[in-house]
Amino acid sequence: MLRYWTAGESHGKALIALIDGFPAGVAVDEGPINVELRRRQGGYGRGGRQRIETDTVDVRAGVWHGVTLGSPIALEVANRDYKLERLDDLPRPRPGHGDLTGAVKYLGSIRGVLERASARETTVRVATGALCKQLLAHFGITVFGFVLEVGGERIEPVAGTLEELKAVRDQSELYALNLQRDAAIKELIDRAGKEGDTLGGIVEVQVHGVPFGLGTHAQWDRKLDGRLAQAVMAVQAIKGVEIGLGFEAARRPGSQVHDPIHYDASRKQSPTLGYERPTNNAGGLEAGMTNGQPIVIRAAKKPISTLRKALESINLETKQPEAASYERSDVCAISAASVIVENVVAFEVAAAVVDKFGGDSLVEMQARHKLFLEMAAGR
Ligand code: EPS
Repeated sequence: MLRYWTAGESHGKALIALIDGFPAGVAVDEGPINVELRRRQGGYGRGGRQRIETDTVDVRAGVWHGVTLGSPIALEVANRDYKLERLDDLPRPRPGHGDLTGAVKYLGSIRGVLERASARETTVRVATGALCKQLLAHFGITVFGFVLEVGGERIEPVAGTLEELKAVRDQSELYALNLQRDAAIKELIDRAGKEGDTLGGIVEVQVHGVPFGLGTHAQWDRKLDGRLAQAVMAVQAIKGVEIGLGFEAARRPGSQVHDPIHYDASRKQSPTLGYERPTNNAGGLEAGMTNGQPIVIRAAKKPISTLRKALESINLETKQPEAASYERSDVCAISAASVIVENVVAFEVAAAVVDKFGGDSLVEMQARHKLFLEMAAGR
């Protein structure tokens, strides 16, 4: 079983991920992990913190001569802006943040909650997902995330191959798939920033090359759609998750929703095993299992809850109405969210691959993967 936890506060010494159950024998390259960390820091509308930090991963345990040992892996990302011991508490909770609920629940300070609730924690979730991508690459699986909407404005993706779309995304300051739209969206973000406001949006993540049979119908907590939804919903500020057609499926008759099943023997060697689907409204998942089509998952991110144009709040000491506290923040972090969601999805898919082809080492997993493909092609 592949699992992980994180530790660390936004302005503490470091953020840490502890990954358990990662197979032995996977060569680890820190370069691509650092590329993901840089991408997470970028995107139009980010705040001052990203000018302070240059997030880089330090592999602290579980890797020897650049190869995983099968023992727990510890990843660390240092906080340059370490100042937790010098920071005061916040008097007035920010609506939408964990400030009020956490301070009441833990009978403590707002600072003690916000430091951990901050999306800064996602650095090590991204590092974990980026490590998992290096495992997924051995199975021909790639994960691709991009921005689909900002502040209610849709950015309709251009047509292209996966490689072409990746090139477009990497050119876009928004990590979106239509460069013609970037200027107008950047203006929208600038306007929100000038008004002391913030903007959310929608991101989409696609997983390509997924084999049949990850996840299971057999038990609710092992259904892959459920696991993906939990992982994505648990990203800071995410308020909605949909797979494939998602909410739109509820508005159409069945004949307009379900993906017909065709067979094309020439595609027997592909992830579909020849079972072609002219549409992918299911988003690659039926009954909690992958069906050989790409996984498609979207997430709705609310606007960041730290507003310069502060909302109504209460001073927790006096219980008098006062504007919410303001701390340095971002106007729009939807581009970062696309990187974060991409990487938490990568982790869940890797965990499902380990469940399906499990073994202690990569070579054992690969042998089982090959055997399964051979057996499944005959089904
Ligand atoms: C973040 C770092 C934080 C915030 C942001 C995410 O830095 P600081 O609080 O030092 O300015 O910019 O945190 C939040 C959005 C939040 O809600 O707390 C980061 O590295 O992603």
